[in-house]
This record gives sequence, structure tokens and C-alpha cells, in this order.
Amino acid sequence: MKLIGSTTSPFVRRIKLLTNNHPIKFVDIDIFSEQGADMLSANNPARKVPVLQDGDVTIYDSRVIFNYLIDKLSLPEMTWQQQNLLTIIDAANDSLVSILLCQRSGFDITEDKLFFNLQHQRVENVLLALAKQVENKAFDEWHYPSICLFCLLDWALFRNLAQWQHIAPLNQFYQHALTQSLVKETDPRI
Ligand SMILES: N[C@@H](CCC(=O)N[C@@H](CS)C(=O)NCC(=O)O)C(=O)O
Repeated sequence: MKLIGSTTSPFVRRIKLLTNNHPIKFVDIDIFSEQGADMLSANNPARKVPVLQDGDVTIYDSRVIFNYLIDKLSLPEMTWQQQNLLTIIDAANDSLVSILLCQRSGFDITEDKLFFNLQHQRVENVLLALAKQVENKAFDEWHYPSICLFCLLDWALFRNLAQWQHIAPLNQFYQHALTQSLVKETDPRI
């Protein structure tokens, strides 16, 4: 199997952490370079990473890749509650990606504009809801939702897009997650 992605993407990092012990070749592309954009277009019309290739099968989107890998690698399925957790993690992550793209396009993301306000409010709401779920022990195991939460929090720090360190349950979860295998090796800062 081959994973096409970038080392800085939180959506790619989740798949790398999930497939920790399995031999999957990683193809690293710079999605904003001309070559990377060509590679992306050739492999995913939506032009997003990650993309998984398994022989003749190509799968787009981290969530669908996860579902594909459940069968392939005999991973445990998520409960409905975990599916909901993943949905809100994805929503916050998508909002932060949008904010980053606006920033890189020269917009002042601190302006009082509907689009920016909606993204900031969504991220804040989701982080508080996730903190409650950490307290409820929903993230005690290092399963896929925990991996995705960690990737979101670490990426928000790395890109300086959202402050969550003052939310104690999230901070405790994060400090513990830093000790998990492959977390250091997949750090987007290196
Ligand atoms: N829902 C997608 C989101 C993937 C995504 O947003 N990837 C970003 C990188 S973090 C991307 O490829 N962006 C390219 C673009 O927006 O042009 C997933 O879960 O895989």
C-alpha cells in the first residue's frame, strides 16, 4: 500500500499513526508546489491529501481510508459515539485549514467577519466539547479518535491557529499522547 500525503497535514499524520506497525510506503508531496499540485490532481480530483493506493484501488479522504483499513488491517470499528467525536474533530480541523488558507491568502483572520467568526466559534465549541469527553474518559485509549484529537491539537499549536493549552483536560490528554509511539517521528516540525 502507498500513502500519498504531506508531513505537515494533520489528516495524513492520523493515518501514519494508525498504520504504525504496517508496511505502507509514504509518498511525501508539497501540496502547494507546482509538482505537488500536479501529483495531487493526478491522484485525487478533490486535490486533497491523504490518498491511499492499494494495487488498483485508490481511496480519498482520511475517514474513508480509515474505513478501508478496518477491513484490510483488522482494526476495531468505531462506536457511534466515536463516529460523532470524529465528526466534530474533523469539523474543527477543516475550519482551521480554512483559516490557515485565508491567512496565507492575505486576509486578516481577526476581522469581525461572518466567515471568520463561524470558524472561530466552531473551533472553540468543539474544543470545549472534546475537553468534556476527555473528562468522560472517551479518549483514555490510544484508538483512532484519540489519534485524530492529538493530530488536531498538535497541528493547531504548530500553525499557531488556536489556543487550547489553558483547557486542562486537553492539556493532560496531549501530554500523555506525546509518549505514544511514532508521535515524535511524525512531528510536522521536523
Ligand atoms: N476531509 C479530508 C480533509 C483533507 C484535507 O483538508 N487535506 C488538506 C491538507 S491538511 C489538503 O489537502 N488541502 C489542499 C487544499 O485545500 O488545496 C480528509 O479527512 O482527508
